Amino acid sequence: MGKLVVLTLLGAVLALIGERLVAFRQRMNASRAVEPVDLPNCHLIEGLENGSEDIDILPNGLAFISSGLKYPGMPNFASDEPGQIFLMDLNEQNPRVQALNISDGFDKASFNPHGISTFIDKGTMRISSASQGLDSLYCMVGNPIKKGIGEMNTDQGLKWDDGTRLFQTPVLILPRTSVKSENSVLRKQIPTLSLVHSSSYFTMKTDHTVYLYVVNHPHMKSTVEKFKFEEQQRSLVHLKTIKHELLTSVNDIVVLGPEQFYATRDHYFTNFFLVLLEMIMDLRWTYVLFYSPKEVKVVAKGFSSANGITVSLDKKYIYVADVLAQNVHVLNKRGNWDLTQVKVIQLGTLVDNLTVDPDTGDILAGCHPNAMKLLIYNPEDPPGSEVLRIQDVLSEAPKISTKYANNGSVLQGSSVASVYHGKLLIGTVFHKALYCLF
Ligand SMILES: [Ca+2]
Ligand SMILES: [Ca+2]
Repeated sequence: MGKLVVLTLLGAVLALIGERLVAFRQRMNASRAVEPVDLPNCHLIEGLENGSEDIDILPNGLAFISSGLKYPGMPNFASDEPGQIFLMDLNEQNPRVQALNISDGFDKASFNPHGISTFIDKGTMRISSASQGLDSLYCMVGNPIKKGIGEMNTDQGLKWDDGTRLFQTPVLILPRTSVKSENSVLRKQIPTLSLVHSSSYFTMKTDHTVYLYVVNHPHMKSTVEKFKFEEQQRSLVHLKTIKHELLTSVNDIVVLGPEQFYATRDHYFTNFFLVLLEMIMDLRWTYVLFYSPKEVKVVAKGFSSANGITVSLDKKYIYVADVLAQNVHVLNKRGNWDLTQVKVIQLGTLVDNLTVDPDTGDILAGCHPNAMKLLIYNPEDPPGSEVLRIQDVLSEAPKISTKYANNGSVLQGSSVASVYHGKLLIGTVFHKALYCLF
């Protein structure tokens, strides 16, 4: 009788594992073959041989490319070399890549760059009571007086953290102590770009500083590195390393403020065998995180494996790729940085990084048509590449089209596609990169 119970239990466990393995193979598109879709004017980019996992293009056409990712379970052809950030100027007739110098004081030997995001500081001045040693700030627009913390920039006037905005003038911002004393009330108009704070004046910066944020995995840990881009010198100045217990197994980030970003966590576990188990059992324990110096919180969860993340052109929506669930989540960004789900777009391929076409607002997705070939790499039967375009993202029926697909004969393991006025860059996890005109 005892033996029968053991046998029955064993049978049940094996059946469960078998069922999970079959489902896992389906989620990985293990039996899918790629239907090729060619683009006529493409060539491989010289100098990018060891991956180009993420690509972010500035509005002026300068593209940043993260290269040399070492990631558990993924192939890597240059395991001894540290990762690099490359720059490519898409305004040039025949653009070439150039590795960016990184300032001293940053551990370049363990640099293992993954997802990236640029942020242009358009002269925002952040006033926080904490940093100024005050308990709050007041803004006076005639009457009434509004109390709160906000930020002001040249494009958008004054924006409070609760999401409300003020464009009227005159605007006066001053600490509580000054409000109490009418004599200290000073007036400055917004167009003068000056804020009144206590007895000091702060003139807002109007230069457009470019920051590059990079997900880094030094020694297989996760950090976010903040760099300042020096365009003339073609270099990156390392400003800070951001670490947090929730910033674990980070895949990609999208930076939306001088110190504010969303990040995706792609696995709950960090041990590779537990990661495999997590994927096979489809635990859905991964999430999207909001980070700011003052607050770090999970803002969306339940993803099989949250991967690429980006923002809509109007900055109202966040797009998140769930690679194992083969879909893209469209989320609404709230005033307190929380995210609420608007819709999920199912794609039938394993979606990696996402970018937005600056001309149309369409989503471009770098995808893995058959991820089993990534996990079990065979140079004779390599993983392929696939780029999808999602049009009318917010409509009832978004239009999905394949821009490029290859069985691995040209490009293996595409992870990102990024466009700039008729030019397309396709990057890969560990392989080469493609430059196309369309
Ligand atoms: Ca990215
Ligand atoms: Ca990714």
